[in-house]
Amino acid sequence: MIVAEAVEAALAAKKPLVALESTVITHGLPAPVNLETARRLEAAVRAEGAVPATIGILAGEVHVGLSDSQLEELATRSDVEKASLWNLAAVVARKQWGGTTVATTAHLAARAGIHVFATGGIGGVHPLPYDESSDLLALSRTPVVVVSAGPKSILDLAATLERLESYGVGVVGFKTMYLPAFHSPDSPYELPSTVWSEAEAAAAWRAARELGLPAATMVFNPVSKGIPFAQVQAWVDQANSEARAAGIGGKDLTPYLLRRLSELSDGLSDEVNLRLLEENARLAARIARELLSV
Ligand code: PSU
Ligand code: MN
Repeated sequence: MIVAEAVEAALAAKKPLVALESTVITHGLPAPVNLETARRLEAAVRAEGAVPATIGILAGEVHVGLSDSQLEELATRSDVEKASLWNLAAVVARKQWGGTTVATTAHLAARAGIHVFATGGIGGVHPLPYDESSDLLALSRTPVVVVSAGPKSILDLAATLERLESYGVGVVGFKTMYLPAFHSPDSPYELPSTVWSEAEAAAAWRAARELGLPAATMVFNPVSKGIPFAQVQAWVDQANSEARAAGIGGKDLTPYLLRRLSELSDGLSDEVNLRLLEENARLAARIARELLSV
């Protein structure tokens, strides 16, 4: 693992750090907004007084913290793999380029000693045919704070929430009692617990460490100015049935559904996606500061 100088320095000086994933750049958003977004997320973390560490794989090297030209390389190359846990080692061994998913980024962040990680939406359980993101199992055994806007709206939210429970992933809503659903700030699904401040989120993380729990602490942060739940669900139902009819599955399913949602919503879903990414990066930075304030 190559740890960037700024990240290394922040780790040594015990400054707040926020890890950022790169699949959202390489596979989640279209060019050129992907690169602009990657830059904006780093700026958002800095604006809240923390150091960003975007994680990605270049020519088989895992980088924790990317320079601007490295970010650009990942955002613009056409041969970048979606690096999840099952192909991470092979991508490294074969000296390929990779965007790291939530599962992979969480693992690498924890390994680098970074405790807080921000993303857009986590992967989860899809409606049939059976498809479940490795994000869920990874989060059950990776002790890191993950700030997201909830599971991606393209998922079976009830099944995803059940799985978080059965895998024992720590779950708190940030100032909400209901599961945020990515593009929508709420859904009908009740969360097991709520934190009302950054300090409470940090305290939940500390308690998990003291109790020896192996899992992540998920902080679900509802997006501001989101799209009504019923509206998103209508688009999602259409996109999912189109994916089924076209036989799209596996690693291509999530990127396909996100693109189709963007078309169906006339770009609105992308606008909300960008906003929630930035809001999550900011909240993650504030929680990272809280973690160090005791
Ligand atoms: N959040 C976004 N856009 C994305 C993703 C998350 O706003 O593209 C990525 C994350 O990297 C997540 C992945 O881990 O999608 C899930 O893919 P899959 O369902 O195939 O595990
Ligand atoms: Mn899958």
